[in-house]
Amino acid sequence: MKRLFALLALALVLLAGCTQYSQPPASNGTGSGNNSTTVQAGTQTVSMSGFAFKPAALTIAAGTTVRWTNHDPSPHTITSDDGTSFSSGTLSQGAAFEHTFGVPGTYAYHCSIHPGMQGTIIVQ
Ligand SMILES: [Cu+2]
Repeated sequence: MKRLFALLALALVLLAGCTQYSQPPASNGTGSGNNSTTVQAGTQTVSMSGFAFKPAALTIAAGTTVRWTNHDPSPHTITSDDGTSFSSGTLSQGAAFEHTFGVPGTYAYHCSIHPGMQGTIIVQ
């Protein structure tokens, strides 16, 4: 039992030594206007609400996953304008779709049910 306690104490010391947090990178401040968001990596979200993609333009680093969630009572789709890059199928309220963008480029997309709903993902 004494040995177990010693191991626990050692584990706590090791954990305490790992609590040094690295600072997140500062924003480079090169935002390109309203309704546009620039982010670095990981998973980013776009919401569909009020028959619009928010944000309509999203700039991400290559390798980032974008997750769209439909908050409208009406169904929507996320369909790439080129017809091949990505297509969510019909998303009912509360449903989500994810796509990982590995290749830099500009990806325009729309809702196939409501063509006026348009968005762009810019992959750097
Ligand atoms: Cu729609």
